[in-house]
Parts: sequence; C-alpha cells; structure tokens
Amino acid sequence: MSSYSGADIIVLEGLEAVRKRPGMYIGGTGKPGLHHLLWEIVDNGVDEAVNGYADCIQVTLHKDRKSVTVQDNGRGIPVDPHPKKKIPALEVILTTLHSGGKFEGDQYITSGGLHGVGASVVNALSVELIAQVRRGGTTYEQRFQRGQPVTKLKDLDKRTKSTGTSIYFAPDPEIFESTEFDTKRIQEQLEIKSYLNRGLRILFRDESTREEIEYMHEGGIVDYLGHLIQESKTPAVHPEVFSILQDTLEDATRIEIALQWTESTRECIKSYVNGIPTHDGGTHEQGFKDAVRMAVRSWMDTHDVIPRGLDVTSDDIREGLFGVINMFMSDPQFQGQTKDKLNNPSARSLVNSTVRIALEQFLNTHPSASDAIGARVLQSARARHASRAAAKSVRSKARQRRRLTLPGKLADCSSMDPAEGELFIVEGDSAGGSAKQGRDRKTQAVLPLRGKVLNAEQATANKLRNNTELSNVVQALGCGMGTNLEPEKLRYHKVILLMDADSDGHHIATLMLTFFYRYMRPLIDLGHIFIAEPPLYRLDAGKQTYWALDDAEKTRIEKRLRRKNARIKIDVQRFKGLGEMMPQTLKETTLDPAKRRILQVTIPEKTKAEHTIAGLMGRDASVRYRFIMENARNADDLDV
Ligand code: 28G
Repeated sequence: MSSYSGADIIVLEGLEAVRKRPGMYIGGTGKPGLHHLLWEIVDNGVDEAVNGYADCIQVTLHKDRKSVTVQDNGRGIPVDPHPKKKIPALEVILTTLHSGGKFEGDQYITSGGLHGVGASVVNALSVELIAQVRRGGTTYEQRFQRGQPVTKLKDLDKRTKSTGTSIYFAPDPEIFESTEFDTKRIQEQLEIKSYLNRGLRILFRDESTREEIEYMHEGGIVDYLGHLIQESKTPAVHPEVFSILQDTLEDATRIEIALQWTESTRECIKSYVNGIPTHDGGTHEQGFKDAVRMAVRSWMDTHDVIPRGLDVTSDDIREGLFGVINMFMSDPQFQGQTKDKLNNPSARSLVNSTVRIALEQFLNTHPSASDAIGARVLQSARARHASRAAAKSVRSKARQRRRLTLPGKLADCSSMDPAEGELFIVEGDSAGGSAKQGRDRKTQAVLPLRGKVLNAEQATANKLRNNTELSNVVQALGCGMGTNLEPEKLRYHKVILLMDADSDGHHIATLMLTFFYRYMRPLIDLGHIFIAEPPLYRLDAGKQTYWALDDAEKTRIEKRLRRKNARIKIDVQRFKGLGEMMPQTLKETTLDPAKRRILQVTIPEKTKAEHTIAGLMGRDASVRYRFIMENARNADDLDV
C-alpha cells in the first residue's frame, strides 16, 4: 500500500441495519457488546501502530463513565474528498458499513480486523461521536449523532505539527442495556493489548478517579508469559523462556510464541489471532500442541530418559505448560458459536513446523532446561499411572497389611484388611490418648502427632524425610511417598485428620494436606483423605444432649429448643480442645462411623485450581483452611 485516496473506499450498506440488529455486529447489547465498541476503536489505533505509524494510544474514560475518548499519534484518518461522492474520506469511513475482506489484497495484517472497519458500527450505536484528525498541519473535526453527520468536516484552524486521530463517543442508551463502562475490564484488556504489541504505549486515564496508568511491555508476550506464571503462583521448572518470532513476507504471516513449563498441575495456553483472543483454540493451537509433543518426545527418546513400561502421553508432556501464541495472518476464518476458534488449516501446519524445529533446537542447546522439562513430564506420567493402577486394584486384590517397621506411637488396629481400616492422625498426645481409648480397636488406628509438622512447600524432600512427625505418618501409611508412592500398599483406606477446631488445629491440618498434596497426591485423588469434624459445644437440655460444630450451629439448636419451650434451661459447654473431651464423648461425636461427621478432601475443578491451589500452598493458613473446608465434601453417606 503506497498512497491512499478516497477512491479506495467501497460503499456497501446503510447504517440502519446496524441499529436494527446490533447483535449481528457486536454480539449483543449487554456489557460485552458495549465494550466491544471500545475495542473496535482501540484496535484501529493499534493497527496504525502495528503498521509502524503510531506508538502511543490514549484511552480516557470520562467522568460520567458512559463515554470515552481514544487517541493515537498515527497519520490521522484521511480527510480528502471521495471523487464521486464528494464527501471527505473520514465521513465515508464513519458512515458506511464495510464488510471485511474488501480491502484484503492491499492491506497488511492488522490487529483486530481491517483499518477503519468497525468505526461506522460504533458511530451508528453512539448518541454522539466526535472525530478529530490532526493531519497536514491542521486539525479537523466532524460530529455525528446515531451515525448521522450533524456538522460538516470543519477545519478548526488549530495549527499543529503533530498528526493523529482522536475519537470521542457515547454509546446510545436506546441500544444498550447499560452504557456504563467497567474500569477493571478496560484496564485488563488494555494490558493484554500492550503485551501483544511489544513496545506499544497505552495510557489509560480514569477522569472520575484521576487515575492514570501506562501499559508498556518491551518484552511483549515473553512478559505476558511471566505475568501469567507469576499469577498462578507456581514456580517455573526451568529459568529460560522459550520464544520465537517469525515473520514471513511471502504469505504475510507472523508467529510469536513464548512457553515455559511450571510445577502447576494444569496447562495454560493463551492464543490470539490478529490480536483477537481465540478462547477455543483452533488450528494454530493444535499445531502448537502437536509440535510441543513431537519435540519433547523426540528429545526424551534420543536421550533415553523414559523408563521401560512407563507410557508418556501428550497430556503428560503438557502438564504445567504455560504458553502464549500470538499469530497474525490475512483472512483468518473463525468458527464456532462464539467465533472463538481459528479454522484455517494452513495455520496448523505453519505453527507446527515453526515450533517443532525451534523447540527441538532449544532442547538440544539448553541441557539443564531439557533435563528439568523431561523430569517434569515423567513426574506427571508417574502420578497418572499411580492413580490409575491404584484405582484398578482397590477392589480386586485382597491385600494383607504388613506390619513392617511401624512407628512406636502408632496404636494400630487388629484387622489386617485395609478396606475397613481407618487411621486417625490426631493433634497432641492428650487427644491421642482419648482417641486410643474411645476407638474401635478392630478397625481404628490412632497416630498422635506432637512436634511441628514441616511445611512441605518450603522444605526440601530430604528435610521432610528427616522430620519425625511426617516420617511417622509415611511409615504408618506404608505406601511410600513422592515418586516411590505405591497407593495399593496403603494400609488404611480412610486416613482421617483429627485436629482441634481452632487456628492451631487448622494450621496443622493444612500442613498435613499440603504434604499429602505434594507427595501423596494420588491418595487425595482416590478419595482416601478425610477431615474429622469434632464438636465445639455440648448442649444439655433436659435429658437430651446436642453437639454443635460451631457457633452458628449452637445458635440454631438453641433457637429450635426455645421454639418448642421458651423457658427451657440449656446448659452449654465449650470444648477448649480435643484433649478435654472424655474418650466416650469423642467416640460418640467424632469416631463412631454411625454418628460422626467426616469430610472427604477433594481437589477443586481445573478452573478453580490456579487460584485455590495457590492459596493452599501460600503462607496464610486461614486462606488455606477455608479452601479445604469449601472443597471437602460431606462424607457421611460414604461411610457404608
Ligand atoms: C483514535 C482512535 C482510533 C486510524 C488511520 C490512518 C489511516 C486510515 C486510520 O486509513 C482508510 C482504507 C484502506 C488505506 C491510511 C492514513 C493511509 C494513509 C491512513 C484510529 C486507507 C483508512 N493515511 N488511523 N485509517 N484506509 N486511527 N484510531 O482509528 O486503504 S484509522
């Protein structure tokens, strides 16, 4: 594209169509549709920057929060008159509906679509739009209402050396359910755009708070990747980021990719095509995944690191993988209900070969990174095997428990059948004493914990092995830990944490769970880990005794009793700790499978995992405990 004249504009449809069926153009008239208007305008500025004519975009949210101004320092939208229509190009651009694809041939790939396309849609759906252009030494302005020009293009007689475009618009309340913009949403999106366009400076100004933020990332998507990993609170397993940038002039494509493996148990891949997020992936993402699998597989095969008998799947290879794919291409085809999936077959092969070749080379030239990646892949393959193998053998094999070398403090049960065995891990010797007296000796074993339990997140594996309390637990369970875990050797199918209902108790429960999560994860997955809920209150009314887990339950019981008999005398006793409870009481409320309440510990769904696992592993015990209780499901009916 060398020069532009108004003649290039192709006239298509009127803007009435847009006002009649806004959903067809912006998806809907709710909050997402409203913000879509802003992205149409911002993306035009980003295009001007991508093409090399601008380096700064300023977004101002006005005081009413119902109008915005976007400004760039590009060339300014052309204002020369259209040869046939005799109206300025600016007006044509803002009042004519353009369908994508008409400009394709001459148009370089752009950030969100095609230059200027979309601005007319925004104009049609705004009560007011004011366009200002600084170009050729002067400033022009034209105003519109609901898509119609209400002034001619005016020369404001403001001399200026700078060039650029500025668009003010106020979305139409007749069209949108609400016309109020959401600051947070705007900020997040602008930040992503600054990551996707390395070096682009985006300024955001909120007039109502007078807040001003600058988004600018010289590292582009490599910075974005770092941000995502930091947010996940899981460490990377190798320090070097793998990244590629490939521009191919012949087919006008650009591929930008960054990736790194982490300790996270999930995979996080963000992909974009021409600056548009492809939430459902598509051909580019598939090409990427295949390439990662092939490159890692080939490295592991040549270095012979996969033990005999262990199969390694594509999912194992991608567990913990964080990646960003930012691809630019002409004529992207989107598919699916929300048009969130790229469909061009060429993207798959192109991304695949680009990533595969570069990643193979990376692995071969970064031995410590490749070693760490290989180990990470084996770790997930082993964890998957352990869970599956154990699930298979749970019912089939009748196992005998071996006594081995059991810890001295363990009061074991007499039954040797793991399926009916329960191990109570109890905080403190005095509570342990009550539990030993109150238990069913045939099926229930008790292991009291005394000293400090180490935080498995912060201690090395060696330190953990030397920690008496944890090694007692490992010995009692009899199934090993970490890479040596053999869940089928677990000596009790219910492992129940019994701690005081206070913050110390929560803390110890959390440390234990952190340890299980890190080193015996399959036991959680298989549903072997439980939390007991000892009561905090005993209420005696007449000849009846009631137990309450917490204050809320105590109040509920009191209310219920008072409804029946307003003057009833209720005697309330609060337990300071398990140690205070008589063995018989502990049995009735907490140990006896027929009467107790226990919660099965589960790991939250994939989606919640990022946030909550981070909480679980972090330093704040109360956050972690809340996570556990929210995700533990009541196991009363599992007690059969
Ligand atoms: C402030 C808010 C958003 C823009 C430009 C610059 C040009 C342009 C925009 O041209 C017409 C049709 C297809 C090429 C292009 C200026 C060439 C020469 C431009 C924006 C011309 C649109 N001089 N800056 N549109 N195309 N910024 N910012 O919208 O053939 S839109």
